[in-house]
Amino acid sequence: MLLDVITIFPEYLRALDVSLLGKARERGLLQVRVHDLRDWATGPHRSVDDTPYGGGPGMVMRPEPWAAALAAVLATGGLAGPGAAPAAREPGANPRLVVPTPSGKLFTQQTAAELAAEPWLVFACGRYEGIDARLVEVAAESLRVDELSIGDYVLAGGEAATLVIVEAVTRLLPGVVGNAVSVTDDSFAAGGMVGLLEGPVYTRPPEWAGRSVPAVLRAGDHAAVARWRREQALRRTAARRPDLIAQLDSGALSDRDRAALAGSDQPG
Ligand code: JBZ
Repeated sequence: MLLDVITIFPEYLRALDVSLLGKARERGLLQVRVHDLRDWATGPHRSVDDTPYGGGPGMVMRPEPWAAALAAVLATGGLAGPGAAPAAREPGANPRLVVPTPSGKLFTQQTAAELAAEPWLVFACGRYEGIDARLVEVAAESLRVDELSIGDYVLAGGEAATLVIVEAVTRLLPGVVGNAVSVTDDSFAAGGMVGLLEGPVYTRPPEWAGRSVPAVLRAGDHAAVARWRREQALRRTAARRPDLIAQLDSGALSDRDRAALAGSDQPG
């Protein structure tokens, strides 16, 4: 997969050099190119923003530097090099454009899975009050554009949201996470416990701070462990995310599950 990120704070994206992502890049599973929007800002002050039409607080990003930056990034489509997915190397191949914005559609695990199937993604990181709306309109004439929000809180710009989206997407790529089971088994992913939060986890020592690891986890009865984990997941989800319980498919809960939920009014 090829990722291009356009930002006025390229250093912010240094996080992509480390950990899982850094290793995936070293192994050629992923190519990341970070671009400074200001390289396409013209004029004596290389300004990328201006006052909003109609008044109001803050500044709006001007469309011209963004259009020039996008055109330049699209024109490099052939430069991904060895290891890139074939579609990313095809001259004229089109990336999907992701624009993080608080007014976007909610980014979910399903969105992550969709984006993970793409060979080439371009992220446009806005700052200030956002990018002139005509930029996305024009881009959408030749590209698939997704305006996405990572949640209902306020960020100062799209960079942190881009890091979140990139991590959620790239860990789904084949070979990026060592243990394939852990990708499908966690909260929100299809797999073990569809639509439920993960319950508590434990490691050694068996006694710590006057607390014991639950005996069922140490007894070696795998069916009992599975039942206990299911019950913990149900209780925790009911307590912390009742919206997820309400969304479960009608067939998702067994009679045993319903009994566990009925007795789960305690905090947890
Ligand atoms: C996001 C202007 O750029 C911004 C500002 C806030 C913001 C984003 C982009 S993306 N908040 C979110 O997903 O919550």
